Parts: sequence; C-alpha cells; structure tokens
Amino acid sequence: MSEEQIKSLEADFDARIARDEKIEPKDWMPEKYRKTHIRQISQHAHSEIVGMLPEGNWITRAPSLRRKVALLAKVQDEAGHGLYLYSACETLGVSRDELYEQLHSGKAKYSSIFNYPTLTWADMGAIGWLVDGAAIINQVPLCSTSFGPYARAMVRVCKEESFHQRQGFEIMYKLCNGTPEQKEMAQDALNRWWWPSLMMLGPTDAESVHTEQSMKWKLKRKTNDELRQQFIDQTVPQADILGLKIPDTDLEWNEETGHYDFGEIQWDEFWQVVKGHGPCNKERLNARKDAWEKGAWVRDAAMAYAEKQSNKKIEKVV
Ligand code: FAQ
Repeated sequence: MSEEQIKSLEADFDARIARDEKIEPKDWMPEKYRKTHIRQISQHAHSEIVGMLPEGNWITRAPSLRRKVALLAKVQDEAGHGLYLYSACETLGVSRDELYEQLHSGKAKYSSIFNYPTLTWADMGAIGWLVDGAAIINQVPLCSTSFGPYARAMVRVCKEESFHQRQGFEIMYKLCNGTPEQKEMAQDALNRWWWPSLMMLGPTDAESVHTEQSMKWKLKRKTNDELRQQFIDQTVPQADILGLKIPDTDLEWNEETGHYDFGEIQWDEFWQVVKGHGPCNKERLNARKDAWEKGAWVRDAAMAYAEKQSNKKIEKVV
C-alpha cells in the first residue's frame, strides 16, 4: 500500500473516531490502535482471572451458606468477564494461547491490586466495596470506548460489577454493625486495601505513557487522575456511613475545588508490585501456570472430540 493510501485510510479512521462511530474487527485500523487494544484488553482479561484467586482463597471459609453462595457466584462472574474479554481480544487477530503465554511468561501485566493477600473475611468486603468500586469507575467510561467488541463486553461486565460492589459494601456494613472485634476487622481491611485501590487506577497523568494517545482514540475516556479523584469523592461518604476512618491524615474536603484533597500515594510501592515484587506476585502467577498445566488434558480431550465430530461429518458427506 502506498504512503498516500495509508494516509487516506488514517484520515477516514480519525473521522470515524471523531464521529463516535464504533470500530469493528474487520474494519481497517492503524497497527498501533490494534496493538494498544490487544495490550489493554488482554491485561484487563488477565486481571479478571488472576483477580479470582484472592477471593477464591475464602470460598471454603465463608462464614455462612448465603455468603458462600454469593462469593462463589462473584468469582464465577469474574471468570465470565475474563472470557468475554479474551474473546474481544481474539477479534484483533491474536490467539488465546498467545495471550496466556504472555501472562505466564510475565510479559503481560495484570492489575497490581491482585498481588495483595486476603488475610481475613473482611477482605472480601473490602475487595467488593473498594476494588469493584474502583473497577466500576474505570469501566463505565469503557462502555463507550471506540472498539465495538470491547465496548459491548463492558456493558455486561459493569452490570455485574455494580452487584459485586453492593455485596462487598453489605459485608462491610454487617461487620461495622456487629461486635467491636468485627468492626476492628473491617477497619483493618480498609487500612490495608485503601492505598492499593487508589494505585489500581494507574500512575499519575504525568507518569502515564499511554493516556494521551488512548484518549485521542477514545479507548480511554477519562484520565487515571480523573478516575482516582472520582473514586475518592464517591467512596469517602460511604466510609462515613460505615463509621470507618480512611487511613489518610491529609484527606480533607476542599470547598473551592469541590473535591477531596488527599495524601501522597507511595508510587514506589506501586512500581515494585507492577515489576513483580509485590507480596503475592509469585504465588498468583504460579497458581495460573499450575491451572494451565493441570488443564492440559481437558484441552486435549476437547480437541480430540472436535476432530472426531468433524471426521464423522466428512464421512457422512462422502
Ligand atoms: N497494575 O500509561 P498507563 C477488576 C501499567 S479488573 C498493573 O497509565 P494505561 C475486576 C500499564 O499497563 C482490573 N499495571 O497505562 C475485579 C502500563 O504498562 P505497559 C483491571 C498497571 O493502559 C474486581 C504502565 O503501567 N482493570 O478489578 C496498572 O493507559 C474484583 C503505564 O500506565 C482494567 O484493566 C495497574 N494497576 O492505563 C476482578 C481496566 N496501571 O502496558 C476481581 C482496563 C497501569 O505499557 C475482583 N484498563 N499499569 O507495559 C485500563 O483502564 C488501563 O489499562 C489502566 C492503565 C487505567 C489500568
């Protein structure tokens, strides 16, 4: 293709983005658009399936049958989110095997938040309330992202995430209205999950390498800092309802800006976790690799069955 032809295709593509049209898998797209979508959507998919692990840790220890059923359903939803997202990613011409290989080799990232341990039952409340809460704030704008399959997957994901957030808040609410020990457990979970939840929304806008281009392509509709501020403004009043204290002595309502001011985030900790040195990075990756290896016989059996079925069809035709 000549340079002129590419320029004309790029101009058409930019005009479609400007008109808020959805880009579909078979449409022409710049190679960088395709690659950056594979990066973000696959990291999102990996986050969902790695995100099952910290909560999976508590399924057998949920304090009642009702809690166990709800947690089991939530973790299954996360597997479903991973599947929609991997499928959306595959429409960009990358195979599921390649994506898994990138996760298992450490080449692809997944969300920093899932490298922290879940020490008590209150952590199930804190994850639903804070982690799903932050995920919704990040993902609602993604429902109008420019790539059709990603945008459509996000609509369903967001509906389920908001249910997850409510079940987490309800766990916290029960603990906060229980015994003093239960309330202390809820406060301890908030203390441990607050700062990682703020980090989860990504580095500051000044440090973010992809935001500028992703905003132009309408892949991202809000910057990391905008989302973080929105999360803080929304969550502080919820902590007040619970009677919990946000572990930030600099947190203060600012009349002038109409937002909460907040303390400094420990970005060194964030980058350490992203680089693989968080408290549970090794454990999480080993669990995923182990599941892949132990599941080999299922994949082999499914392939053998599919082949047998297609041979039968060929025999019938012949
Ligand atoms: N962890 O230039 P930016 C969930 C990386 S799903 C690790 O700002 P971008 C559901 C970033 O990849 C949670 N790495 O990047 C659930 C890049 O490195 P790269 C996941 C991070 O893409 C709830 C570098 O830093 N959600 O929670 C993180 O423009 C409960 C520079 O960063 C999504 O994936 C991080 N936190 O913005 C499940 C949503 N942040 O790739 C179970 C979709 C940044 O060049 C239980 N993704 N990095 O090597 C996004 O919205 C964006 O990708 C951001 C990052 C906002 C995460």
